[in-house]
Amino acid sequence: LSLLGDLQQAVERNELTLYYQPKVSLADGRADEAEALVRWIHPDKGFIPPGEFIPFAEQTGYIREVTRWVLAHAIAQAGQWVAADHPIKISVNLSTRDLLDPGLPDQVAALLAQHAMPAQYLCLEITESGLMEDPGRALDVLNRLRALGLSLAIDDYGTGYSSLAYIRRLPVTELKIDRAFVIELAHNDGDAQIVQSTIDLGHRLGLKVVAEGVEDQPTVDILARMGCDRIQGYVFGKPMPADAFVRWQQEHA
Ligand code: G
Ligand code: G
Ligand code: NA
Ligand code: MN
Repeated sequence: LSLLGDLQQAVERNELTLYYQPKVSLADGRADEAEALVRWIHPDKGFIPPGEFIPFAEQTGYIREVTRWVLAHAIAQAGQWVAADHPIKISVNLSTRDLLDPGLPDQVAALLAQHAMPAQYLCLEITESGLMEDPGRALDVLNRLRALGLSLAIDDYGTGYSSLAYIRRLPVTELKIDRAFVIELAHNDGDAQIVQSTIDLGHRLGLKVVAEGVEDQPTVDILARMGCDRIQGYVFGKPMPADAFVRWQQEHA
């Protein structure tokens, strides 16, 4: 079978699974948000990381089916957590192509309704590159998604070419500062200036600011002093299966 055939089977046979990585609030230490990250457990080849099949799925256009699978399962899981009186706001990654799909907002609305999931517990993460391909069409899709009441995050912020002046025109609610600016934060004054400025400007535009890829406590302390809202990184937790995420959360409460 080809990789595309394999991937189609994976979706049909539920060989995909979602891992959840905490997005911890610096104000109160709560881990009531998480990013859903897809994993493929192939019956013969074992664990295939998303870096190996997401770009391929994007090239072939099959990403729409993958995204639909991820959305359905993430929203079902979030709906379960809401029903258990233990709501977790879940972020799902969208790809470039998803933003060009005019049917996406209605699909998301239908999934939210099907799982009795309040939209306030869903965030969709988009990248700057996704916006550039056809900005008018992407903006229409984003406006209709935002109108459902969910949150929208700019992922990997700082690695693309869009300025905050451009992002200001988008209906986004959150900025995720790319790991590249966070890795050396404690040792590199240039990175520190960039991160502090991004946090300040983000706040002035009414956005929540999340730092990604934080691996050590000194960096957590610096980001807290800088006024960053949330942190996502190995320092708190790696992406983990849903049940492990709940256990992790209970231990870190
Ligand atoms: O989880 P990990 O750190 O291995 O992710 C690697 C890359 O795959 C990241 O860029 C991440 O955004 C992407 N990725 C993970 N899960 C999804 C998903 O469900 N949809 C899309 N489009 N990308 C994903
Ligand atoms: O591209 P995106 O930001 O959606 O993907 C997040 C990626 O970053 C995932 O592959 C996730 O596993 C990875 N990641 C999350 N936290 C850390 C971290 O602290 N260090 C490193 N190196 N990678 C991380
Ligand atoms: Na992401
Ligand atoms: Mn990111």
